[in-house]
Amino acid sequence: MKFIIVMVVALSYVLGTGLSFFPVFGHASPVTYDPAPNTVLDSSKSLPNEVKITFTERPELRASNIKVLNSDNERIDSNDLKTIDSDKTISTAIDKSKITPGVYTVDWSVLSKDDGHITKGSYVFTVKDKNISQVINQQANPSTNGSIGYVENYTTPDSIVLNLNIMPYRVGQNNFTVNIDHENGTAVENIRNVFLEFSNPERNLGPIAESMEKTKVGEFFKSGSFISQEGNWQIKVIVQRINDYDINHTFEISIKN
Ligand SMILES: [Cu+2]
Repeated sequence: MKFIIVMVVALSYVLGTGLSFFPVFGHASPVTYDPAPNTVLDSSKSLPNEVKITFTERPELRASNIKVLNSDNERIDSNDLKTIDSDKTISTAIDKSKITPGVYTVDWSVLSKDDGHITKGSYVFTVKDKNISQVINQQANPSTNGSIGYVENYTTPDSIVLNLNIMPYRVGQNNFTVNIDHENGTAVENIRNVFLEFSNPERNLGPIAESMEKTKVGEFFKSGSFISQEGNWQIKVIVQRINDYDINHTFEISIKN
């Protein structure tokens, strides 16, 4: 049940594309993905033969797209978009000969036959090898230290301090921590949800929308390979407060491999 609520919240966020967090009915919005977002696969053998996304409305094939990109921004799909199962599901085949351990980005864009609106988004999955799985296990532990990472603050006009920490701060698996405090250092209590939204406009990736998990009052955490390629990324932090305005701030970061 908790998972369903998280999915509904995440979906309503994707649907609203940041303008509103109320669920929007209409537009072709993703319902299910295969492989699922943030999946870590043991090897290319466990990868399905195609990437498949089911939407709430019927995609117009000629104006829709699924691209599967490696961390060098090269397409590893067969560029053969087709409708399958029902006319709300589209898929593209994966060229498995091009799969090596690493992070892959699925970038989709869909024109709805039903209401003529365009929606787009991205998500990531990881193909690991033994070495990568060790690294992931180390990095999944927030107490792992030894690198400086990324730390940046933003203070809102109403004196709320938003702190973003990224560890280890590179392409691939990172730990993201957001702290929301008053200027005197006390944690902000009236927080309903915190979302991260990753975009790389130069490479036309994103938005990758993720819901964060609360670790304590005023602190939220998420781990994942959302920074899937090097380059300039925008990380938008969205803080929904109870009985107060949402806080939005975009951090501009630059990642080198
Ligand atoms: Cu629409």
